[in-house]
Amino acid sequence: MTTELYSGDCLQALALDHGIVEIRLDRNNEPVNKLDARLLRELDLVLEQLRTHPGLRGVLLGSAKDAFLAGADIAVLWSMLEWPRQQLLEFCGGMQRSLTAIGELPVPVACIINGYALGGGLEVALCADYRVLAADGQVGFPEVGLGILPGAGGTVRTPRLANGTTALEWIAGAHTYKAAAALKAGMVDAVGEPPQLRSLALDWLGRAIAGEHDWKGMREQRTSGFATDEAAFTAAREQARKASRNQPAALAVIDLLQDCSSLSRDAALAREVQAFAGLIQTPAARALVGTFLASQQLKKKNRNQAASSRRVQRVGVLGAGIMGGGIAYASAVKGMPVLLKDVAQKALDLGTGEARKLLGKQVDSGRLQPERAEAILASISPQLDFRSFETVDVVVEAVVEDLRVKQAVFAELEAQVLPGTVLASNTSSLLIRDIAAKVQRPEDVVGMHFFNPVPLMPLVEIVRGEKTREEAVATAVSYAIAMGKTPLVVKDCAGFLINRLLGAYFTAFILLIRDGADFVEIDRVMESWGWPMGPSYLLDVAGLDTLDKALVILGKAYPEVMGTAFETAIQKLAGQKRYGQKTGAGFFRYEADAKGRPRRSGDPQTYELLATVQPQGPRAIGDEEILDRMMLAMILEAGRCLDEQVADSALEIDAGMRLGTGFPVHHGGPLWYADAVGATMLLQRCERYRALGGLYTAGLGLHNLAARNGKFYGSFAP
Ligand code: 3H9
Repeated sequence: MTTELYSGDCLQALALDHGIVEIRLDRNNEPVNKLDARLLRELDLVLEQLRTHPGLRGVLLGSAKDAFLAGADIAVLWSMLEWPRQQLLEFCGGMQRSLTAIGELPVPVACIINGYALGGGLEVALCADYRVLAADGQVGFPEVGLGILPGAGGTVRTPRLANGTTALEWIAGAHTYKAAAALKAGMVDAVGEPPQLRSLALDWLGRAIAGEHDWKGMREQRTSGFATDEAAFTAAREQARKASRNQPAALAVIDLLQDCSSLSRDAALAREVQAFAGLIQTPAARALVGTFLASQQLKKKNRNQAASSRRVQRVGVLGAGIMGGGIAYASAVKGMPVLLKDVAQKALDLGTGEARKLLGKQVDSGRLQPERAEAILASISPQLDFRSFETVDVVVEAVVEDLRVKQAVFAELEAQVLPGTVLASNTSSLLIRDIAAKVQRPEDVVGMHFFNPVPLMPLVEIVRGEKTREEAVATAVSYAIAMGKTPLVVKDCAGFLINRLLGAYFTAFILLIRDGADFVEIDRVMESWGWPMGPSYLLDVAGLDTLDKALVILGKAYPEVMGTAFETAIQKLAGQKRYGQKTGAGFFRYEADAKGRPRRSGDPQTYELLATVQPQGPRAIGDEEILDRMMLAMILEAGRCLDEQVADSALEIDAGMRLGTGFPVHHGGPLWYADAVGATMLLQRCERYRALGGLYTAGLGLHNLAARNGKFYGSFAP
């Protein structure tokens, strides 16, 4: 028999048979369970009631939704950015006390994690005596990725439950873990299929009640310190410095764990609150929490747009090169069969060979069953003709980057598909309106600019041509979502959004070199600001010949901003066939290491070549000027793109740069960073570099913002 003890907005408590009470998290009218003051208040009420509940023998803690708990409400984290320190300390201290009270009930507690338990969600689960996790569930601490650390006991309970090394890996690494890894790490006690979770949890409780487990002793043990391993702390610090590039949270977690290892649980909890309060108001946390919320808004916008489209069930891909093969693979893996057409059998063999290789890797790592891999491969039909193209919903063209070839391909393609089939070009440098100029139905033509390597890169620019109809855009958005990508709708202009902003950034680089800067210094400054690679290294990886072609196109399209009437450093090196990694030399020299990977080293010859494009000779340029000139160029171009409505909003431009270029996430994006600097200050810096020309001339939008003390994210709110 079940009796309701409590029913609120966030949870219910039910008395079951045999003295077991179940607490079920279930926020009314909300898609997920999340932790906030309201849920904590209800939890406090129920725990208070349970302390004196007659005949209580055990407690089950679970969720009525299809996952357990998504952590602290991120909108609340956003408001915390403005709270006075005292309020932060009180809120977090209160949260810790509420959670600690779970593990201080006079009876054993088992938690059912029926989906994910993230951040504060996992912190709640850790307060129980036992945890059972769904086989398809996931647990972890994403906090460091938000610029903060777990503030509800995660840094205290994890090392005391598992060990210090696991705590370092789980919390500083900010990964989520699948069931098998969580079980191996000792973070959960059992894993089961969802229908069995309840009986598994009841089983653990039964054994604890019967005295087969010393649950009281275990609780006692976890109130003291934990053993540490110096080497693990050293390795974690090294890893954090590499991975998080001046983002303070990971290093703060490592320091906290080390400083608190000999403290009691309660003393460590008090230190955790202080550390949390120290991080939540840093610029990095502001950027990371803000961009999480902004990404959710973009996700919603894309979902709404996709809702008005046809569902993509079958796709065609033209051109089985690296891009075409990648697009075919990424579609087939998500259950969309592909007709992969090329004009040469050799290319088809290469394209399908690439897909086979990618699937093989997944099978080898145990992520995919061999039969499933075979089925996916079989869903890609390599062919030399247009057979069955009347059955596809979208065709993506990924043939050679030549306007005449593409125009001819589109004209031929149009006759092979039904009217209304979306015809997408994966061009990166041509205009959609030019590609569509020779077809009968330009309204069906759209751009889908995938990034290389397609299976790994999360962004797709969806380019709306002059005549593209709304439904074609929506179908491309829906197809990109179905592939697991983030679509970003942009206007048809040279470079679209991402390459246009990169064009401004590389133009700034070229000007710096011309003015005498050392490319190694530029890389050092940009990498220490947070870019995964400095611009010279990035050019070497992408190919100087390819980038030079792209920059010439951008220079013609935006002569005032990106035109260069002199021989550039890139042209100088490319002129010597120094194309970068692929030819063994570019800005740097490359030799294959034992595993065949290119190893970078300096090359005095580069300086000799660059001296010929430095009319005033080499000159030391300070770090501040390097950073200013590189980032200001990108920010100003982003501002111009917003003025011209290349993308709809600042948050979309920033999301594109984070996902498409590796823009350092803890700076939010070029326009988020611009807001942090301030519009007036940016204009002052433009003035400083006025002599350098249009690259440093601000658009109207930035002037307007400065005049009214506004921000690019002026109306942003969660
Ligand atoms: C933390 O816990 C700090 C603690 O240590 C305590 C400190 C004191 N808050 O993504 P979806 C919403 S830090 C608010 O589309 P999915 C989301 O906005 C927090 N809202 O679904 C969306 O709303 P809508 C650590 C949240 O299945 C809806 O739920 N936790 C939150 O693709 C569905 O979301 C995290 O960082 C939240 N925490 O992915 C987890 N979570 O429908 C962040 C979700 O109105 N969340 N929503 O647009 C995620 O990673 C994903 O949302 C999740 C679901 C994996 C949970």
